[in-house]
Amino acid sequence: MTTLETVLNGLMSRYQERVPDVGAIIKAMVREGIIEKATDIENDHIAFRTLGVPHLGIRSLEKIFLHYGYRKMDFYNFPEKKLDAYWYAPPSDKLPRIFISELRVKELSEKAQQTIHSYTDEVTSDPVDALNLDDAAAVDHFLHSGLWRTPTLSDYRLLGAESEYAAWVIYNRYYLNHFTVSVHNLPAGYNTIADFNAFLEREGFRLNDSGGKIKTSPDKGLLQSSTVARMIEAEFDGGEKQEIAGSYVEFAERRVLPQFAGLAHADIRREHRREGFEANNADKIFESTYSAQTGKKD
Ligand code: OOG
Ligand code: NI
Repeated sequence: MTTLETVLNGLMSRYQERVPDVGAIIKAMVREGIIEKATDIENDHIAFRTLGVPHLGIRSLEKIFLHYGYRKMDFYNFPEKKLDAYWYAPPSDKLPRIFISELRVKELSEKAQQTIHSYTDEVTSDPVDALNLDDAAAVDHFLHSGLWRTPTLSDYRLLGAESEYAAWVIYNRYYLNHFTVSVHNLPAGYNTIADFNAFLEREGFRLNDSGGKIKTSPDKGLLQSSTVARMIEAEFDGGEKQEIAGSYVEFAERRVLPQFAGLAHADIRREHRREGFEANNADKIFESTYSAQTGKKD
């Protein structure tokens, strides 16, 4: 196994431990006969969230994946959520794309900025520069360890009132935000987002309905949906406990591009399908961890 594969496996296993929906969805897919085993799932992409402050943010985290051969692709801007993002193309078709977003901390109120800096100022140089990126265990440890002290519940709430994204990152840091089941290569009856959503809802999973349950790009080539993040019990500084949003699961259908419409099914590969991401889809998917979604009653 390559260093990259080891790092990706480490991310997936911690994520699966924290997000019961991952195991539950895999189990339901096997029970339904959609797949035989978990490794049959094609992971369309994984996503991280970061804070745009010195020594951290996209510029720091991306170094890990650029080192493993990922290529930086398109930029996306989310004016209302005050976020920037890029996606990264993997070195091989068998590996997931990566989506990394970053909060434009400077656009928050003075108070929120001070609160974020009271934590992130503990980081005085880019922590990725100090890592041996060829040491998978060191990278795995880095991605799952605290870069700053555990936040207090009052700071978490203060941030959440202004940016739910900020609150999520101050507690969850670089834990994987989601992985994404590619649905277009699944058997008929499950290979569109509409059909897969119907299956998920039959199985009792809650879908993010911000902007509708199916997010569709203007070119109609990229359709996405996601579960609503489950609540996890978080322990804050001083031992206070509260349920907060953890991570979620996403689903993506990438349609064959018009110029390849005539290809036989067996010949269709990743390069023949709609690539990249879509800002308007993403804008709504971010809300899978926002209280307007997580706080909704069935
Ligand atoms: C990322 C939301 C966007 C996509 O595929 O467009 C996204 C996040 O919630 O951090 O995942
Ligand atoms: Ni995503």
